[in-house]
Amino acid sequence: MHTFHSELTKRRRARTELDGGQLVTPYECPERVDLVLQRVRETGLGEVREPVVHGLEPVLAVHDRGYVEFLEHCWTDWVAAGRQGEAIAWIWPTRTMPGRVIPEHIDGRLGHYALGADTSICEGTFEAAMASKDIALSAVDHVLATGEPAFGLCRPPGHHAATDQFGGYCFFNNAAIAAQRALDAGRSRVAVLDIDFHHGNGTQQIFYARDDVLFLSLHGDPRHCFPYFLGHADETGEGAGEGFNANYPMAPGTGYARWVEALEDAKARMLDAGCELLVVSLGVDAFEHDPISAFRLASDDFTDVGRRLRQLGLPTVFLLEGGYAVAEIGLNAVNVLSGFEGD
Ligand code: SP5
Ligand code: ZN
Repeated sequence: MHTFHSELTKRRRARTELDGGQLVTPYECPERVDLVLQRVRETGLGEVREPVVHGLEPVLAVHDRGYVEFLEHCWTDWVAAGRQGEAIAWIWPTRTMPGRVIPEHIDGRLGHYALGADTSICEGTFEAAMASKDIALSAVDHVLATGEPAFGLCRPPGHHAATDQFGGYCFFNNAAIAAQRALDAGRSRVAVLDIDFHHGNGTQQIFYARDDVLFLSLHGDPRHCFPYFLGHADETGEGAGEGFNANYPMAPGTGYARWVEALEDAKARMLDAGCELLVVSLGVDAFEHDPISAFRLASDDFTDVGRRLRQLGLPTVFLLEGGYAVAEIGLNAVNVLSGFEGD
C-alpha cells in the first residue's frame, strides 16, 4: 500500500504543552513522522508519495470559516500582541458564561476556538495542519481512484478537532475531511472507525446528526480519560443521524481480548449499515507502553487488528492519529498496515 507523506508536517514543532501543571515538551512531536516513515521503508510496505496540494475548500466542507481564519492568523496575532511563549488558551465560555459573542482579543478568541489547554499554537502550526489534510485528501483520493488501500502519514492528528475547535493536538479533522471527500466523490455512506485510545470527539460532533457517515470509536472511558466530556455509550446520534454513532468506552487497563470484542461489534455494524468506504483513524496509543494512555495492546496485537480490518473487504484509508510511545510508533502503526496487507 502507498504511504502519503510530507516534510511540511514537521513545520509544527511546539515547545510547550500544559501537562500536570507544568509546561512539558509535547508528546505529539515531529519525530513521530520520521519513525513511522522509517518503518514503512524498512518493511517495504509500498511507495512513499508526496501529497497533492489542495486548497481550503475541502476543509470548509467540515470546518467553520471563522475557525480556519483564526488558525491561519493565530500565531502572527499572538506575536503582534507581544507575547513571548506559545499561544495557549486559558479562559473559555462555560455553562455559566455561554459566550454569545466571539471576542476580538486574542486571549478571548483562543478560548473560543480551543477545547483544551493541552495544545499550544506555535509558528508553522497552520502550515503543518494544511499539509496533514493534504495527505489525508491525497490518500483517500488514491483509494477512490484505485480501490487499493492507502496510508496517510498525517501530522498533526485530527480526530479531536471539531467544526470550530482545536485541541488534543488536533487542528483540522483529517478523517472527517477524507470522509466528506468520499461522499462528494459519490459514495453514499462512509464509515469512520476510530481506534485511537482517545475518543474522537471532533469526528463524532461533525457527523452527529448525519446518516451518511457512520462513526465508531473504541476508547478509554471518558469518566477517566481525555477528552472527558464526550464519548459515552449512550451517544448514538441525533435526528437523521440517530443510530449512526457508536461509542465503545472501555476501562483503563483494558487488554486485547476485551478490545477486540468491541472491534468485532463495530465491524458488524459497518457491514450492516452498508458502508462503501472505510476511514480508519489510526492512533496507536492503545499500546501498553504509551506514556499518556491506559490500554494494554501489545505490538503483535496491532498486526491482528490489521488482519481483522481486511476481513471487511472495504476500500480503506488509514490516517495516522495519536501514538506517543515514540520508539515503538513505527512498529505499531506499520503492524496494522502489514496485517491488513496480509504480512
Ligand atoms: C490525537 C491524540 O491522541 N490526542 C491526545 C491528546 C491528549 N492530551 C492530554 C494529555 C494529558 C497527558 N497527561 C498524562 C500525564 C502522564 N505523565
Ligand atoms: Zn489519542
